Parts: sequence; structure tokens; C-alpha cells
Amino acid sequence: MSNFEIKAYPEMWQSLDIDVERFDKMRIMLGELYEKTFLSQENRPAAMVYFDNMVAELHGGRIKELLAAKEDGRPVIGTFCVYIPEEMVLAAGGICVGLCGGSQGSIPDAEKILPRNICSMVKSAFGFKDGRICPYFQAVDFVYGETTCDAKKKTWELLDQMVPTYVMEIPQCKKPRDIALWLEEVKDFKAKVEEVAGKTISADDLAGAIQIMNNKRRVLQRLNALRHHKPCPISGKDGLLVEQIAFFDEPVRFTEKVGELCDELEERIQKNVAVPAKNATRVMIAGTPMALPNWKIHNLVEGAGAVIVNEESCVGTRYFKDLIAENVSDMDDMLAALTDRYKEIDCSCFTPNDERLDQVIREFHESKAQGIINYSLQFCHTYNIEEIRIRQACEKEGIPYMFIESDYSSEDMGQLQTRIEAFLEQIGE
Ligand code: BJ8
Repeated sequence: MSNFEIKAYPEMWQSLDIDVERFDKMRIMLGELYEKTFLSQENRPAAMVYFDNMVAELHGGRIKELLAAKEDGRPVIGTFCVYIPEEMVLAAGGICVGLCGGSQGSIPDAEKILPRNICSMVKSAFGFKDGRICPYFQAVDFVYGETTCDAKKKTWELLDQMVPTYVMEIPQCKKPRDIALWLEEVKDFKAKVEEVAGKTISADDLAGAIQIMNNKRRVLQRLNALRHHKPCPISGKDGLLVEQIAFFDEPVRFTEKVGELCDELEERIQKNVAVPAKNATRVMIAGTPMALPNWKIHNLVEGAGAVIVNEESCVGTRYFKDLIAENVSDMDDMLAALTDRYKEIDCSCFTPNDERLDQVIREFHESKAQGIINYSLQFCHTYNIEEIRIRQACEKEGIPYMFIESDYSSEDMGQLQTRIEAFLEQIGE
């Protein structure tokens, strides 16, 4: 095992008004967890070094890049949702970055203010800002919020007291009038980004940004397809890590590095190199997003000798399965094409959401999984209730299925381990 360390930048943190002492303890704990979770794996692809370095510089190098962008007057916008039209931010020369919301460490801060019975992601994110322990939160010009679930949309009102929070209305249905509203909201978001950037986004700017984001999604699609190979050339933990880093990294550089990883995985497939064991039981995950550093389920499943081959999640295929049409050049047509792409994201906040049922079944077959673990964060009503229809769809197709409702704490680890091991035994060949 190497001596992995997430690098410390106390002076820069101080300048961002971070609670340095507390944040430094979190940095050390995260580094230890990372080393144990990722660097203990055998025979990892060499190209994962780039992603290890990204984690090592998570609280430093990448933050410096954000601050340099701000110095240049380029907007830096934080988000928790894949409905943010990232292309607009890029087109204005700005940076769109995922905010911290995947850790138990910030939840006690949030629970002093918010109700306890809302999902861990919302509490964790709110706690990171309230406790001043996330450099991303401290660096952004504003936070992008949306009206997806109730917990989020009411939390934005409180978050706005600490950091400017812009809320985009995402409709709950997909009828033509809902899509018309969505398009208007996209136009309003464009105006907001232009105001912060102090520049007007041209059609060429937007076309370039659409190209960049489509290329990023294409390379993630390629990685996902390679994970579907039997035997799998990369662990699910590493696959998830790349999907998590997608929300932090600079998109052109990220696309290049994921491409290099894919080249290596193709070579591995040719040489029949598998990580982990060639006969490992293949599992697909569906459900709520796993924000960095939420590696709980992957740790348990792969710790039991299986391999995760697909995440049907916003930190997963929901982020990259759809592209924006590139055959339009007029601004109005591009905005319509962009809206058209974003409406394809099948978050459980929509009703009806039948397309997600089809998508889960499709991904199960494409990934050659042997069973599905549907994962929902505790108190996430829409995913918890949609679970029933996913289960019904799996029963109809004869797909082995297991549901896990959990949070970020380690309290249920023992019980989950027992349930996961029993499930793997049932579906293993
Ligand atoms: S598009 S899944 S990223 S909203 S888990 S906070 S829904 S109570 S994260 Fe999500 Fe956008 Fe949908 Fe994806 Fe609420 Fe549920 Fe918590 Fe959630």
C-alpha cells in the first residue's frame, strides 16, 4: 500500500473562510478511507493514477483552478443535480462543479437546523456549507438549485441565507406545456449566467460547449460499455469513482483521461485481464446518486467478491446516456435541443416515469448483470416509492432483485453485509 494523502492547503482554506482545523481532520480521514477502499485493490488499471491524483488534489489543485477562473471574471457555479444545463456555464467560459454532499461528517451540523427525517444528501450538503468545511461551497459564485424533490426545494430557501442560491423550476410532468415552461427556465438560467459572467453567450459559444459536454458523455458511455464486458476489466469501485470525479474535473481534460483509461481497458479485454476475479458475480446498481465519498454499497458488494458493472443513477448512466443534437446552429434551435435532452433524464421526481422502468431493464440486459440492487437513500420518498414499480418490473422479467434503503452512517453495515452476501449467494453461478 502506498502512503496516499489528500494534500493540505491551509492558507488557501483560510482565505476561503474554512474551519481549517476541522476540515483538516476530515481530509486525513478521507485520505485513509480512500487508501483502504481504492489503493488496496489488486491489479488496478494504470490509468487510474490520474483519478487518484484528482482525489489527492480535491481540496487544493482543483480549487486553485476555480479561484483562477474567478480572478478572470469567469463564473463558478455549484450544483447537486444533473438537471443543471452545464453547457450554458461552459459557454460563458465558466465552471460547473458538483458540491460536497456524500459524507456523514457534516450531517450533525445540518441536524441542528434541518429536520432529521430528510435524506442524507440534502443534510450532508447543507451541513458542509453551515460548518464551512467544503472549499467548493466557499468558492462558488452561486449554487444552482432545482425544484425536484421537496427536501431540496425547501432547503434552498435556507441555503440562500448562507450562499446565493438560484432556483430553476423543473416541472414534475413532461407534457408539452411542461416542456414549454422548461425551455423558458433554460432561457432564464442563460440570462443569469450571462449576468454573472458579464458577457452574452453567442450561438458559437453554446455550440462549442454542447460539443464538449457531448464528448464527455460519449467517453463515459464508452467506459460503461467496457464495464459490461465479461469478465469485467475494471472494478465497480473504480467505475463509480470516475463517475464521481466527472462532477469535479475540467471536462476536456477529464474526457481525455477517461479515453486513456478506456484504451487500457480495451487492451485488458484483448488479453483477458479481469478485475476482480473472472468468475465474479455481476451486479447492477439502480437508484439514488452516490455522491463522493459514498462508496458504502460498492465496498460491501465488492468486499464480498462480486463486481458492480453498471450504475443506473445520476452518478452513473442518467448523467451521460443522452446527448444533445448537434445538427442545429441557431440559438433558439439549440436551446430547444438542449431542453429536449435534459427532459430525457428519468429522475423519480417525475410522474409518470415509465421510461425509467424500461431503462433499468435495458441496462440490466446490456450490462450482463446477474441481479439488481436498487438503492435508495432513507427518506427519499420518490425513489423509495418508485422502488415498488421497479421491483414489479423485475419480477415480471424474472430478474433477481434486492432493495436497500440506507443512509451515510455505518450503523447498518453489518446487517447490509449479511443481506448482500445472501443475495450474492442466491444469484451466483
Ligand atoms: S435528477 S436523482 S440528482 S434530483 S436522494 S436529494 S431526490 S430526497 S438527488 Fe437527484 Fe437531480 Fe433527481 Fe438526479 Fe431528493 Fe431523493 Fe435526496 Fe435526491
